[in-house]
Order: sequence, then structure tokens, then C-alpha cells
Amino acid sequence: PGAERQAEFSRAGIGGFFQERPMLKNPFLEDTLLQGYLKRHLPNEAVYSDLRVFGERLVREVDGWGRECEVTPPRLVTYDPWGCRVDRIVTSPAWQRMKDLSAQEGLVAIGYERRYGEWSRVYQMCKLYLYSPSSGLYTCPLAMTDGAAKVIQSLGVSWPVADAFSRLTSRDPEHFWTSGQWMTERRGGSDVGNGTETVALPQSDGTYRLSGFKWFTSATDADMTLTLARVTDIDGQTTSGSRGLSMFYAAVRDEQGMVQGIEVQRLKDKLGTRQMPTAELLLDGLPAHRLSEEGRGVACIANMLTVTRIHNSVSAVAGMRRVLQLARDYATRRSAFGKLLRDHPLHMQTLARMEVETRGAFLLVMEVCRLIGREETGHASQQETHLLRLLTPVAKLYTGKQAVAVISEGLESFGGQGYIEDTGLPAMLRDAQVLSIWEGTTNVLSLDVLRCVSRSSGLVLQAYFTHTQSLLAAASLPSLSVAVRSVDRALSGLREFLQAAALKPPGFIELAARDLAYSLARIYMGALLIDHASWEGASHSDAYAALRWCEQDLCPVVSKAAIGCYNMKTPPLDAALVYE
Ligand code: UCC
Ligand code: FAD
Repeated sequence: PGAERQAEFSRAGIGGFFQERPMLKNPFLEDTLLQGYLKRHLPNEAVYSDLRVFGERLVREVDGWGRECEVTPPRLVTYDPWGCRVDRIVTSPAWQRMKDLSAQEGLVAIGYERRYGEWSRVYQMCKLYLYSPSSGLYTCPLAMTDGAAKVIQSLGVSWPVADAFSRLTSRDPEHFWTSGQWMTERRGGSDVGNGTETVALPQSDGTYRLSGFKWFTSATDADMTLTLARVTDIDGQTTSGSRGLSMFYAAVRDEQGMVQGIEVQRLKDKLGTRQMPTAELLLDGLPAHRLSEEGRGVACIANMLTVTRIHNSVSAVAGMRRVLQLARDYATRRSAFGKLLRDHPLHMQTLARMEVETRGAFLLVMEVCRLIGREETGHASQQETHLLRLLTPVAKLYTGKQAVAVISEGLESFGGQGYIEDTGLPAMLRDAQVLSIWEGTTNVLSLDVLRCVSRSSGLVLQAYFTHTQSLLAAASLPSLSVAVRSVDRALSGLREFLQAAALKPPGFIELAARDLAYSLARIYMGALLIDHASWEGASHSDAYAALRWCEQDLCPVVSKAAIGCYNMKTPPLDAALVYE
């Protein structure tokens, strides 16, 4: 046998063993939590069947297109062969197929057709959740498209955006449009009020011409955009700060498909999201219509932020779910130390921890989708409206961070193969990293949480406490009592913390903002896991996941406060430490 083995590896012989690849199976049928959630809340055969068939399509063809988008990134053609400036963004055929598919499958339309009433958003987001990891990041333009449709709907679907609305929400690939969301300029993407230099020059026909520089514009192959600019008065003066910003609608291309009043300076060279063009744009007299009242641009585009932040959260949990589906399959194919990975308890513990994170994230995100669905169909109580405002940034900031951690752990579960580019796994981690940056960074969203709390005179927090307690009160399973007690204790700690914080100088709560947002997320996820596990159709694993979730520090803001983290002495110490 020794000689045979030697021959096997001699010259060009590379041996007989090849590792089996992890298989992507129908992501809908593989996801018992998703199925259970729908069975409980939206037990509809047509929805089930659509998601099952879509899941098959993802495995059969769409996942391959997603990979094609990654390996055939967009490029910018600035001049044609005869020297004319064209600024054409060339995308892969797979990217274009994604656009057609998005229309056909109703990935935006479902949210506006509202065939399932208040549950239409849940249905739409479940479909996007299945699609996202195979979409080659086409979910990014879809998020902005959905956000633009939401803004237009909230303003009233009429001229000059009635046609755009019908296109954004269309199922006809020929008619379907995508939208951009141009908010970020060179001076700042978080501080939009001080960062925006773009000016809007009024025209005699009531339209405007925009001039400025948009520093980040994603999916710049879009057909239209919503953007911010400062209207100039007759002396050419503008109002500074956020109060000077208005929101505009602009078609990006003319009838010949050429950009109008725009120079594409360059495409960004990015860590991830390489499938999608992200450009720097010089606006040089871009024709536009003002949609908001003057000076109400941020408030008006906030509806878009709500929707895109929900999409971001959906993509985050979708990425976690996908890496887990592949990792658990791989564990049935790969052996180490004489047995399959799945038979190593420590490996299973690692995957189980990822599973708990993913379940908590899924339920939180679906809760936000449920709430927006209720709000849009006129079913939301005042309490639910407050909850939606609070939980949107909470879910976005928390799941964005979870996705990076869980997907990173997921890569490790494939060993060295997780680091190999053409397995497709590294792209998942790269693409996850952006989820905590765009649409508001973690800190900026933590401050948004504080702002919405303080501006509601306590009503937002009251909604949070009341609803969380009602979820706990409905949990009757004795096996869950430890988890219920943990969440209850964390909730009391949080309440006491907030009472004490109200008496401190403002800097205290600002320092606590991130930990507060994390506490709100963890406690609420605990309550949702308990609630789901208490449902009559729940499994033992649902209960186990709830117990495991609630073993962690659910309220870090209390433990951190106890060790003086938000003490006014810490900022200079933090700064000294950083700059030592
Ligand atoms: O990154 C981007 C696109 C990436 C691609 C899309 C991916 C989607 C997911 C895909 C998954 C694969 S676009 C750029 C995104 N940029 C941001 O997110 C900006 C981050 N910065 C903030 O969020 C800041 O908090 C600002 C810009 C909103 C702060 O501006 P102001 O003007 O200082 O804010 P104010 O004064 O607090 O708010 C002005 C008004 C107020 O209304 P009124 O005047 O009626 O009281 C606020 O209540 O806007 C309202 N408002 C909001 N309303 C502000 N934020 C919100 C909100 N989140 N929800 C509701
Ligand atoms: P800054 O605002 O400079 O923030 C830098 C750091 O400071 C961050 O860590 C932030 O958390 C922190 N910070 C800022 N303010 C505070 C504070 N008050 N307290 C504590 N910490 C703070 N934008 C668009 O408008 N449209 C797009 O289509 C788009 N696409 C993008 C695509 C990609 C791939 C990327 C990476 C970004 C894209 N963006 C887009 C821009 C994105 O929204 C911004 O980068 C983001 O909002 C952050 O803004 P900034 O880059 O100016 O960072």
C-alpha cells in the first residue's frame, strides 16, 4: 500500500480525495423558524407556495447569477471611442437579469399591492430574506426603490412622480424602475444637515437645477433618485444646517439613456458590495423637482430611511441564515479526528450559538415588518407607531453588528476553505461589513434612538415597556420560566437605569447611547423568542433558543453604568487612552 500511495501522488497525480462542497438547498424549506413564523401569523397556502417555488428558483438559477455579479463587477465607460463623454456604467448581464426577476417576483410590488393586508410587508420581506444572499446585492437598489415608493406614497401619488411610482412598484420588467438615494456628500454622511453643499437653483417653470457633489451613490445605474439640496434665494443665498435642506426627485437619464446634468467622476473601489456600482457624482445642473416643502428635506426623506433600514436588517439576518445553512450542511460532509464535524459537540455548540443569534435577529426583524405593515394599512395603535419608530434603528444597528460576527464565525466553520475566494464565502463577510455603515452607522443610529425617545416625552419608552411586558405575561410554559425571569429582571434594571439617567447631565446618556440601544435590542429579542416558543406550534428547539438567548447579559447598559462607564470623567480618559 505504501508504494501505491507513493504512485498516487507522483508526478501529476494529486491523490483521490476531494472535499465535497456544501450544498445550497431550498432556503425556504430549510428554514423551520421562517415556516413556523408564517404558519403562526400568515397561514396562507399561496404565500407558502410562492416562497417554496421561489426558494427552488434561487437554488436552480438565481444563486449562480449572484456569483456572476460578484465576478463581473460594473465598470465605468467615460468616453466613447470618438471622444464623446458618455459616462456609461456597464453592469453584468446577471445584474440586469436580477432587475427583471425583481419585477417579475414582485419584490417591491408585494408591499404596495397589499393582497395580504397588514401582513403584506411580512410576506414581501420574507421573500427578500430568501433572495438576499443570492441576489448579488440587487437587494440594495430594491431597498432604495422601496424607500422611494414609500416617500412618494406618503406625499401623495401625483404629478410629477405618478409615473415614477407606477414604475417603482411594477411587476413588468419593461416598465420597472429602480431608484437611488443620494444623501451623502464629502463633508459628511451622518451629519447631513451640515454636510450638504448641493444647491438647487429655481427655474422659471417651477423646476430646479441641482449643482453639487454626491460622494456615495449606490446602484448608480438607477433610473431616478431622491436627493437633498439647498434652494437658493434670489440673491443666491442658502439656509445653512438641516433647516435649509429640501428633498428633490430627479430622473437620472434622458430618453436615450444618457445621464443628464451629471458627471460620473469615478466608481468606488470597495471592500465589498463589488457587484454593485457605487459612484461619485458631480451634479452639474441636474434637472429636478422639489417634492418636500422647503427646509423639510430630512423629515421627508426619513420615510425612505425607515424602509431602507428595514431592508438592511432583513439582509443582515438573511446573511446569517445563509452561512448557517451552508455550515450545517458542510458539517455533514467534512470529517476531522475520525468523525464528521457534526459529531463534534464543540463544533455543534459553535453553530448552535450562531443559530440562537440568527433566531433572535429574525424575530426582531419580522416584528418591525409586522409593525410597518400595520401602520401602512391603518391598523397600528399609537403604541405600535411608537414601537416602529424605536425598533427600526434598534434592529438596524443591532443586526448589522450581529451579521458581521455570525458570518465571520460561519467562515471559520469551513476551516481554510472559508477564506478561499472562489468558494463565495469571503464575499459574504465583505458584504456584511457595510451593513453597519450605510443607512446610519451604529453610533449615529444609537443617537437616533435617544432622539426619538427624548422627543416623544416618554411615550416611545412606555410603548416599549408595555409591549415587552405583555409578551412576557402571555408566556405560560414552565420550562421558559428562567428565561422569563431574566428578561423581567433586565427590564426592571433598564427602567431604574433610565430613571437615574434622567437626573444626570446630558453627556451621561449620550455616552450610554450604544449600550442602551443594545439593551433595548437584547431584551426585546428575549421577549420575542419566549413569545414564539410559547406558541402552540413551537418546537423544543424554540424553547431552547429562548433559554440560551436569555443567559447572556441582556441589559449591558446597567452593568456598564455600575462600573462607571458613563461617568463624566471617562471622556478625557478615553481620549487620552486612544491618543497616548
Ligand atoms: O447609505 C445610504 C444608501 C446605501 C444603500 C442602501 C442600502 C439599503 C439596504 C440594502 C441591504 C442590502 S443612503 C444614506 C443614508 N444616510 C443616513 O442614514 C444618514 C445618517 N444620519 C442620520 O440618520 C441623522 O440622524 C440625520 C441625518 C437624520 C440627522 O439630521 P437632522 O436634520 O440633524 O435631524 P433631526 O433634526 O433630528 O430631524 C429632522 C426631522 C425631524 O422631524 P420634525 O422636524 O418634524 O421633528 C425628525 O423627527 O426629521 C425627522 N427624522 C426622522 N423621522 C429624523 N430621523 C428620522 C427617522 N429615522 N425617522 C423618522
Ligand atoms: P462620518 O459621518 O464621517 O462618520 C465617521 C465615524 O464617526 C463613524 O464611525 C460614525 O459612527 C462616527 N460618528 C459620527 N458622528 C458621531 C456622533 N455624533 N457621535 C458618535 N460617533 C459619531 N450614501 C448615500 O447617500 N447614498 C448611497 O447610495 C450610499 N451608498 C453607499 C455605499 C457604500 C458601499 C458605502 C460604504 C457607503 C454608502 N453611502 C451612501 C454613504 C453612507 O451612508 C455613509 O458613509 C454613512 O452614512 C457614514 O457617513 P460618513 O461616511 O460621512 O461617516
